[in-house]
Order: sequence, then C-alpha cells, then structure tokens
Amino acid sequence: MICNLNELIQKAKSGARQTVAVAAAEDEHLLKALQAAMQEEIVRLLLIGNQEKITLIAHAIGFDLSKVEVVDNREGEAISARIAVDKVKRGEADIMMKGFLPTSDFLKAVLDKDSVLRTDKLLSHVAFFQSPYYHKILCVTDVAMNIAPDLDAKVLIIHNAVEACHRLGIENPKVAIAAAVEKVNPKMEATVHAAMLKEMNRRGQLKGCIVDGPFAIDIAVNRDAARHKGIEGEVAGDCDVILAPDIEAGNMFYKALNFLGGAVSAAVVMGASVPIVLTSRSDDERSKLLSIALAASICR
Ligand code: COD
Repeated sequence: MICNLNELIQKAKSGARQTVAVAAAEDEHLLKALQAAMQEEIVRLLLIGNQEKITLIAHAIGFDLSKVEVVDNREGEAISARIAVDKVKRGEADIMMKGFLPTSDFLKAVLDKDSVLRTDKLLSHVAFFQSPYYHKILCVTDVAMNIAPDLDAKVLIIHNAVEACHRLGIENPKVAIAAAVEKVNPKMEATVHAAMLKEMNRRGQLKGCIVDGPFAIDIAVNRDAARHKGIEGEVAGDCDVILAPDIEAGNMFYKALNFLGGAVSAAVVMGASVPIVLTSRSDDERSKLLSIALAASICR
C-alpha cells in the first residue's frame, strides 16, 4: 500500500517502462519535471510541440534530449494535443500528459468523438495529496474535469477514485462526501447527494469502499472536530477520499492544499483507455513528477 506519495517513484519503476506522450512540451517547469522522470528511469518520453523552443529550453536547463523523441508542431497547442492522442492510437504511447496549454483545449482533444481515449466510462480527475497536517495520503476528486456533476456522475467519480485507490493498495477506501454542513438540508444539493450516496453504498450499489457524509471538511479530516460535533463512524476524521460537490469547491481545496497547506500532490484522469496526466500549469515540478509516477503506477 502507498503510504507516502514519494513511494510512487519506486512503484512506477517496478515494471516495464511506459511511454508518455506530452502535448505542448515547450515549458521550463514541465521539462524539468520530465528530465527528473527520465533520470529516475520511470518512463520514456515522446514530446510534442515547437521543437525549436523545446530544444532551447532543454539546453538552458541541461536536459539531454538525445534519448527523447520530439515531434515538431508549429501549428499551436491544440494540434499538439491531437497529435498526442494519435500517438496513443498508434500504440506509440501508454500515457498521455497535458503540457503548457489550457485544460479545456487539452480535454477537448481527449474527448473528441474519434478519440481513442474515450471509453464507455466517465472520465474524472483524481488527485492524491500528502499534507503535513494529515496522517496518510488523501485523494480529492473531481477538482479539474467534471464541472457540476449530478448524482449519477458522482457515483462514477467515486468509482474512478476507488479504482485508483485499489491500484495503490488502499483496499476499502473511506469516502467522505464533502458539503458545508453535516445535516441533510434540502436547500443544499451536496447534502442530499451525500445522503443518497451513503445509502447506495449501504445497499451495495457503490462497492469497494465505505461512504459517509455529508461532512464539512473539518469532520472529514479531523477526529477531534468530528468527536466535538458528535459525529461517529469510521470515515469521520480518517477518510481516504473526499468527493467535492463541484469543480469550484474541489479546485479551491486543491490549490489551497498546495499553495497554503504545504502539500504535494499527484493527479491523474481515470476512465480513459490510458491514464492521463493532467496537472495545473502552476503545479510545482515535484507534483508533476509524482503525477507521472502515479500514472505509470496505475498502468500496471
Ligand atoms: N467523461 C466522458 N465523456 C465526457 C465527459 C467526461 N467527463 N465530459 C464530456 N464528455 C463527452 C460528452 O458525452 C460528449 O460526447 C463530448 O464529450 C463533448 O461533451 P460536452 O460538449 O459536454 O463537453 P465540452 O467539450 O464542452 O467540455 C468537456 C470539458 C471536459 C472540456 C468541460 O467539462 C470542461 O471545460 N471542464 C473543466 C476543465 C477545466 O477548465 N478545468 C480547470 C481546472 S485546472
């Protein structure tokens, strides 16, 4: 079981090396993370983008590209994303990664009707955090892809997060359904969804995990807060997964953990035919490296 995100590096190294197709690779922070991934021997790289810019940046940071395939594209980042999808289609890449382009442009290429990445599953973003204030790794979903999931989508988002946890050896993850309060209030949709998701879990409609909520975040991650508010059960204060009510709440929590909470993160999009690394352009190099290691670990 992965107890610390740094262990992802070792796990990623444990099998055959996967190839990552990186769409719009012309960015210094990204290339530094990719250089570290090469040095750690986690993956092989296939970079797509403006070759002149990629070469210039690589030279400036001392990244030797002699063992890296670079596909030159001067027609813009959205085309780079399409080329990356094509590389997966041809079997030349096992993992796809977003480089320096807007998330929605990247995702549109992933979701294109002819894209080989599409499956019959919902695609959702699954982020793992290592916070100095929490006793284990914490998964938060969906902070970057599904904008305002309805109940059906939330079931599928939980399913993807639980699958990611299982692949990291977290066997029966405890899932907290986040809301602003812990009582069901018909005027707050997140609390109503939480009650339904909890019941669906009890009746065997949501398997492989223990679901509880609605929980305010303090109750989800802090046993004292839960006890103080009289909330019992095995999920409160010890959750493995937090389901965010929507992308705004989730994304703010994600950025607050990274920029104010001293956390590092690793994130992947689940549900596609191959793992997709979808980090924010502002994520630090370590988080980008750990995300690559997470995707490679999940491939196994
Ligand atoms: N999983 C599977 N298929 C999907 C999904 C999904 N999550 N979302 C859409 N689709 C399919 C639809 O069924 C349809 O066939 C096709 O894709 C297009 O659907 P639209 O028209 O609803 O989707 P788009 O292209 O307008 O938008 C999809 C995005 C993922 C781009 C959109 O949801 C989005 O912009 N999400 C937020 C991304 C973002 O800005 N994140 C910022 C955080 S850093």
